Amino acid sequence: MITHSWKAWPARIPQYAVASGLALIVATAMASASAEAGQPAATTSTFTAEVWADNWFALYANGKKVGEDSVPITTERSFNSATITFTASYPLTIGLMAKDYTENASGLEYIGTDRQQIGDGGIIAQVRDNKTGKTISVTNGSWQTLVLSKAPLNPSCVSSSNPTVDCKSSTITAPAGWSKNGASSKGWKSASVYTPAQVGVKEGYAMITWDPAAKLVWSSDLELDNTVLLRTSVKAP
Ligand SMILES: [Ca+2]
Repeated sequence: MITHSWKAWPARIPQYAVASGLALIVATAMASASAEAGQPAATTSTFTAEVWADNWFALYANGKKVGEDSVPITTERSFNSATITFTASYPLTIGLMAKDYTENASGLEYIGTDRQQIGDGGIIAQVRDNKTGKTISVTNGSWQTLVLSKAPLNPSCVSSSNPTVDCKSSTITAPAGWSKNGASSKGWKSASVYTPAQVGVKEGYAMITWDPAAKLVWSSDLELDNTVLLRTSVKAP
């Protein structure tokens, strides 16, 4: 039978044991403090994005909207470049919501005029880390894209005198968190690269000195896909 009471136990711990126990606690605390100090510094930085879009875009970083084209899409010939500065951390997922102008759900523009047409999109972007001055991302075929809005599904309606009735369209909403790190890539495809001539670049495009690696991109259909998401992820340098 055990007769020692628990109360008596601490009294029997030798002084050296208490001292070394304290030393261990202090050493542990110091070790964890130095481990924290040894972590890489927070990889937050400010970035500058330069974007040109036919016709409009919004820019996202790690799931947050950080800027958009200041010229409304409804502006006739809203071709302009934009420069947006934002703060974010690595790993950095950059997202673009790009919209080609359409007058309504038909997917057409200049409806009722002799210029009634389907129209096309196109976007190019480059992003610089302001801490290093280096370009850390450019749009190219490695970006992923998801089509949100497509119209007309029946391009022959382009000559219709009543496009809102005759033109068919399809639209889905952007998946929640689509521009967050690790977002699902279900349904996403590789972006398609287009030449300046294919997009028909206009005002604003030449205002920016594009990195030679930066390409005009869109989904696989420059004409019928009217709202597309584009994204890429950048690891910490
Ligand atoms: Ca357009």
